[in-house]
Parts: sequence; structure tokens; C-alpha cells
Amino acid sequence: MATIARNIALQEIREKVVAGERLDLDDGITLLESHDVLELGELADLARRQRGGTDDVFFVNNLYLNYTTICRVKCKFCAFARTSKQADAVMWDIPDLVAHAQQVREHQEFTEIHMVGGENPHLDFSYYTDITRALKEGLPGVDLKLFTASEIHHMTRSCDMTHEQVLRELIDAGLDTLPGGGAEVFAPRVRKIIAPGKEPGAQWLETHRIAHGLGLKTHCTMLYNHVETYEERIEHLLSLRDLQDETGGFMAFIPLPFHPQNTVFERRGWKFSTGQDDLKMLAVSRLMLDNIEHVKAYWIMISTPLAQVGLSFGANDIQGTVVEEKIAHAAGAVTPTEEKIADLVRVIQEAGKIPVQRDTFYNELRRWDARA
Ligand code: V47
Repeated sequence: MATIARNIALQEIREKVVAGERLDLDDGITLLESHDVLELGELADLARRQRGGTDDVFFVNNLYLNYTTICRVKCKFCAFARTSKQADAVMWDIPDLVAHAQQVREHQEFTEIHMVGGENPHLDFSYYTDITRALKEGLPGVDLKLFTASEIHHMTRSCDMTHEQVLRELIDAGLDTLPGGGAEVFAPRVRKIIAPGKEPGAQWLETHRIAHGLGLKTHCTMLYNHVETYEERIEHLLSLRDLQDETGGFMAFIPLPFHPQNTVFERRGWKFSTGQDDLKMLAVSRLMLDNIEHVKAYWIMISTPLAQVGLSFGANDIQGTVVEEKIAHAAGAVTPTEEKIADLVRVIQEAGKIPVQRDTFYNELRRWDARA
């Protein structure tokens, strides 16, 4: 689009945002095509405030666990998965994993465990319910955010149960919420290239629909910066927005930039995302997802300095302390694997915002005053 036409289109979008009108596919594409990242940030922040957003910025004290790295799917973007024959494949015994989490808790009072693994073909369904129950009993008061929709789908196939049955049994064992992983990009064209062995995007959405129907609040993501077009990014966001209209079950959206190192795509010369694209994705997500309250600037994948700037581009959550992140680090993330609470607080305060430590469900646990 020529510059003048783009400026007119952006002006029309601004008018819609000011009037509180919903943005459509063309608006989303126009926003992504714009290089005026400051305008996008300002619009996103305006939209966030218009919908009741304040200066509060949330974070959670959380522990990441990966019960296995063994996965049958072989997604081309993934540097984390292993086959069971690889020497560095990981498969945790349940008591050892619980003991490990308990040890960490002796010096870090995390309130959430975020645990994902892979589509491991060697596990019975009882492993998943047993590990959930063991974590719940061994770590009282800790919210359990376990298993992506893709893992839930894998359980249904390997154990011949419906999604509802699997989710009911996991909830009964202590599951509190689903993380947003596995969504990637819903467009069949993209999935066929980057994740041909994964369930279709429609199934990912259906699994969350069922989870919401059972009373679970969940998370959603999009993996960008690979083969997808701007149109496919926006269509993905609109699918999430439609489901949210229907169920109201998503608590937060997290844009995830693809990291190419140690993946098939690295050998094809693919690059890490740039800061401009990361900020655009935060702003455009906030603008398009007018019905999802929280947008996370995931410092693990975009760096802490950029996540801080992201707080002026529509994000209102900086995710967490994240002890022991492995998925992004297997693919070349150069960020630390953990941030201390004091550091997150400083980053938020220096952005002119108010740090609020939350639990998984955005209940406030502690609030810091704005810096004088
Ligand atoms: O589904 C895998 C992505 C996801 C790579 O729910 C990669 O609050 C970049 O879903 N480069 C798992 N990304 C992580 C995830 C997540 C993260 C933070 C918060 C939440 C939440 C969820 O990571 C996968 C995939 O989309 N991923 N490989 C890679 N090379």
C-alpha cells in the first residue's frame, strides 16, 4: 500500500479505536503493514485503557517443568523434542519430579507450575493423572498449569478417550488451567509446513472450547516469524477472538516469536525476529483481541528490555519469574532462564507502571507502589 493510502487507512483505524469499534481482517493487515510502530503502540495503549486497563502490570512467581522431551510429532520449529532413542532424551519419574519441585520451593515461593512435555507415545493415561495428583498433593497451594491442547489431544488418541473425558479426569486430579502452547498458526497451509504431525488448528480451538465448557480458564498463543503471512496472523487472532466471544474462557494471549537455532529452519537461513516485529505483534494483538483482558510480553522470548517497552505497546503482563525455561533456550534464546522478583519489579516501575504479583487467575497477591 502506498504511504498516503496507508496513512489514511491508519487514520480510519484510529477513528474506529476511539469509537470503541471492533477491527476487522483488513484493519489488522493494515496495522501489520505499517512501519509506524509508535503509532501502533499509542493506539494499542489507548485501546487497552479504553477497555478499563490501568497502570497495573502483572507477573507471577512460577516454576517451569518438562516431564518429558520425548515427542512423536517432529514439528520443524522445535529444538526441544527428542526421540526415545536419543541419549539426551528426558523422561521424569513422578516422585523425582515432585521432589525436584519441592526442593526449588524451599528457596522460591512459586505459586504456579507451568508444565508441558511432548506427545510421548510411551505413556499411559494414568501417568498424566498420577503426575497431576502428585504435584497437587506435594505442593499444596500451587496452581497447576499443565499440558497444551496438543498434549490433551494426544492423550485422547493414545488412550481412546474423548477430550471431555481426558479433561474431566485431569481436573479431578488437580489440573487448574491449560497453557496456550500448541496453537502455532491455525492456517492449514502453515501447519502443513511447520507442524504436519500436529492436530489441526480447529481441533486446538475445540479442545479449549471443551475446557472452557468444563469451567477451566485457559491461555492462548501464536507462534509468529516463520512461514506465515500477515493475513494468516490476523486470521489466527480472529479465530481466538471468535472463541472468546463464545466462551469468555481465555485469560491471556501470548505472542511467541519463532527462534530458529537448532531447528530445520536454521539450516534454511531463517532469522530471529526483530524488535520492530515483536512490538508490532504486541500492539496488534491488543488491538485485535478486544475481548481478552491480558496480553503478555514474554521476556524469555523477546528479552526483558523489549518486554519493558512492550508495556507501552498494549501488554499488561510480563509473565513471570520462569525458573528453568527450556523450549526457547533449546532454540537459541539468549535471555536468562530466570528473573528475580526484585528485577521484574524494577523493570515495571521504571516503565512508569505498578507491579502487581498475581496468582494464575489474576488474583492480586502483592502490590508495589509506583516509584516516587
Ligand atoms: O507451543 C516451540 C513455542 C510453545 C519454539 O500459556 C517455540 O502462559 C519459539 O506455549 N521458537 C510453548 N517458540 C510455550 C508456550 C507458552 C509460553 C509462555 C507462556 C504460555 C502461557 C505459554 O513454544 C510451543 C511453541 O508454540 N515454541 N519451539 C521455537 N523454536
